[in-house]
Amino acid sequence: MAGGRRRFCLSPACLFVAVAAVVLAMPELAAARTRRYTFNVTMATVTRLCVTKSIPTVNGRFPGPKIVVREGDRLVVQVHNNINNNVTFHWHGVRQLGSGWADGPSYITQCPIRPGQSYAYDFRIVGQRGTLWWHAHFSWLRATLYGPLVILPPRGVAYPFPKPHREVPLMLGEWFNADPEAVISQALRTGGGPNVSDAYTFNGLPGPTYNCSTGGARDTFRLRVTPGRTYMLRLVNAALNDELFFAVANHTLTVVQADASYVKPFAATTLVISPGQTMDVLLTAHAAVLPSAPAFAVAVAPYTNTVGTFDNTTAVAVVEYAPQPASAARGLPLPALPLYNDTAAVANFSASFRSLASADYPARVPRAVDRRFFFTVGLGADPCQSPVNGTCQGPNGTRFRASVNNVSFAMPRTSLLQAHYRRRYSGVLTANFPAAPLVKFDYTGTPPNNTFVTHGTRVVPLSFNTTVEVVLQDTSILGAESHPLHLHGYDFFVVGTGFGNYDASNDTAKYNLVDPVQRNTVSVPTAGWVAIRFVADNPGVWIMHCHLDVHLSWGLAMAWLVNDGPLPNQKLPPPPSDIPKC
Ligand SMILES: *[C@@H]1O[C@H](CO)[C@@H](O)[C@H](O)[C@H]1NC(C)=O
Ligand SMILES: *[C@@H]1O[C@H](CO)[C@@H](O)[C@H](O)[C@H]1NC(C)=O
Ligand SMILES: *[C@@H]1O[C@H](CO)[C@@H](O)[C@H](O)[C@H]1NC(C)=O
Ligand SMILES: *[C@@H]1O[C@H](CO)[C@@H](O)[C@H](O)[C@H]1NC(C)=O
Ligand SMILES: *[C@@H]1O[C@H](CO)[C@@H](O)[C@H](O)[C@H]1NC(C)=O
Ligand SMILES: *[C@@H]1O[C@H](CO)[C@@H](O)[C@H](O)[C@H]1NC(C)=O
Ligand SMILES: *[C@@H]1O[C@H](CO)[C@@H](O)[C@H](O)[C@H]1NC(C)=O
Ligand SMILES: *[C@@H]1O[C@H](CO)[C@@H](O)[C@H](O)[C@H]1NC(C)=O
Ligand SMILES: *[C@@H]1O[C@H](CO)[C@@H](O)[C@H](O)[C@H]1NC(C)=O
Ligand SMILES: *[C@@H]1O[C@H](CO)[C@@H](O)[C@H](O)[C@H]1NC(C)=O
Ligand SMILES: *[C@@H]1O[C@H](CO)[C@@H](O)[C@H](O)[C@H]1NC(C)=O
Ligand SMILES: *[C@@H]1O[C@H](CO)[C@@H](O)[C@H](O)[C@H]1NC(C)=O
Ligand SMILES: [Cu+2]
Repeated sequence: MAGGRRRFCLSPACLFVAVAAVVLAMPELAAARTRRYTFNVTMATVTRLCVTKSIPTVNGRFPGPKIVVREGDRLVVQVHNNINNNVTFHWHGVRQLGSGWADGPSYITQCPIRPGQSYAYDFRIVGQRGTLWWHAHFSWLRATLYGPLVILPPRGVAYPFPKPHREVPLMLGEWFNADPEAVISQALRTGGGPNVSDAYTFNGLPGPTYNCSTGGARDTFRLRVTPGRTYMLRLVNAALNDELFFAVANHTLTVVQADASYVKPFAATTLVISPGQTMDVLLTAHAAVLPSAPAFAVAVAPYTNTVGTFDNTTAVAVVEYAPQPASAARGLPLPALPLYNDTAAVANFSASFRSLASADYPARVPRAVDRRFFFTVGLGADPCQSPVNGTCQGPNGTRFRASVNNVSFAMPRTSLLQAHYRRRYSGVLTANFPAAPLVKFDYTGTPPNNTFVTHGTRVVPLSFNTTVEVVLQDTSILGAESHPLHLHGYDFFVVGTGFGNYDASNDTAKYNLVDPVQRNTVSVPTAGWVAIRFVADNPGVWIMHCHLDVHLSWGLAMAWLVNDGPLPNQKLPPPPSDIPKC
């Protein structure tokens, strides 16, 4: 919106009228500011686990810079690409109302920013507050190109919980000793599963459980606390391919926010956080600690049911009540985390989330649905075709793929949004993504013999303001697994979930239409289903995909094409003049 106005308003009179219109329409935005950041994407040398290498960074920092805005602000991020890779940036969870050109997924809303090129992402933050994050959205570059995006309430507006003493972004990540681009490119060449990461990280630091770590500040994240004070951890799972359990030894956490929406506060000793998700949690330091135990371990470990290999390590950070020597990080007792495949623990935790749904923050859950969709999500295969050394390394000599309704998303060579804006769809996309699987089977039972997928860049066209319900159903093809599905451009309500196959006649009646959690990323349970609802009030092309990058690379994605509404402010504005070309 801001971007569109800026581009059309060249005269001071026009600017005055446009700004006055916004201020009159939304008085609470009168104090809104423009926050400007510059992202210079450069290679930088870092050392982790005794491996020194050059990695893509923003401004030489890993993880990248923290962006801080207030709800209602306009954010302008000027990106200069000074690495030898294409890059784009996604503002994960930002609704991008009227600013679809700033969403960032490569070949969906823009062509990549090529080496030497620049692009300014220009958008407003409307109706969202809490923790979101930004990350690269080209191939696997987000492995090192990510950082927090903190949205404070408008000035003078309090949190609906006691103000914490300090707020600390805590980004969970995944470190590869190899070049992640080489890892995914090798996997796509051989058809097999990619090599797994070497460590999990807290704000880029693996901590004392790994080789070459001293426990000192250079390799271990430490949070210094004062007895009795409350800290808000702004947690983000930025890992490439792993859902994570998270716990702090001897401390209970209170979850207050998820994906930049308030939730009814609830206590938990172990959290589960999927790639793409964010969670604000309160940690209250004990009023007193024994001199013999002045520090506590924070631990993360994977949750997975993959039939392939995975990074089965545990990373540790430290909460310390008094300064500790580096060596003290090593012997700390770890919090008890569930076993890596404890799906029941995950379901238990997921069931705790409810929208705050207070007078200030009502849950506007759609009661009536205009269009219903049933999407299977899961793995599949391609025939080997071009064998590497006589065979492919996927299941039974095939190549791994993944799909939604058995359509494996084929990445286009030009931006879908550009094609839509010009109404030139031919050769780029087809508007015939199936509303339900064409072949029905026992989705969570014995898989069909033929597990080959189809390919296409197929989208679902939606009229403006359509109320949509989607049931996302996991399949057991090549192993039932949990898939964190992320929808761009929208928050959705999670109205129902269960194990086994979704049963419309029984399950719909059990939906929560009162206070369901609102999120931008939800995990489809292992061998189960989840139902979401959203109103298509944001014109543009919005990708919905698994946030495990390996599954995205294999095609676990589809896109919604939301058409313009009748009113001027319900139309996709023209593209910014600096939008990259393919
Ligand atoms: C980006 O960083 C590179 C390397 O440090 C530097 O040469 C270049 O001038 C910077 N560009 C901008 C626009 O800041
Ligand atoms: C993946 O792992 C295999 C076995 O350890 C190794 O030979 C290969 O070089 C690795 N690939 C990459 C891209 O690091
Ligand atoms: C850690 O170092 C030990 C001893 O040098 C070695 O045997 C082990 O393989 C290393 N582990 C990892 C994960 O690199
Ligand atoms: C931490 O919790 C463990 C397990 O409940 C308990 O054995 C231990 O005494 C506690 N430690 C401290 C310092 O409170
Ligand atoms: C993962 O590690 C845990 C202990 O850290 C172990 O109990 C479990 O068997 C391991 N799982 C696999 C699949 O290696
Ligand atoms: C989890 O894995 C363990 C072995 O690592 C196995 O004994 C157990 O049956 C598995 N549990 C489930 C629910 O799959
Ligand atoms: C294919 O085999 C050759 C010779 O054994 C080997 O050098 C090469 O790395 C193999 N390629 C792949 C992708 O495995
Ligand atoms: C593996 O593929 C071969 C050839 O396509 C087929 O005959 C065989 O049944 C497959 N085996 C399994 C376990 O899928
Ligand atoms: C699938 O394969 C199994 C075992 O190979 C066979 O018994 C069954 O008839 C096949 N089903 C179909 C529908 O082809
Ligand atoms: C969207 O549709 C609802 C009815 O389903 C209507 O009440 C509302 O005014 C519409 N909103 C817009 C912006 O068209
Ligand atoms: C609904 O649930 C009941 C009780 O679990 C079951 O008997 C019935 O078959 C289910 N309905 C359908 C259509 O599956
Ligand atoms: C980078 O993007 C351009 C424009 O879409 C494309 O032509 C080129 O192939 C891309 N390069 C890589 C390595 O993907
Ligand atoms: Cu997935």
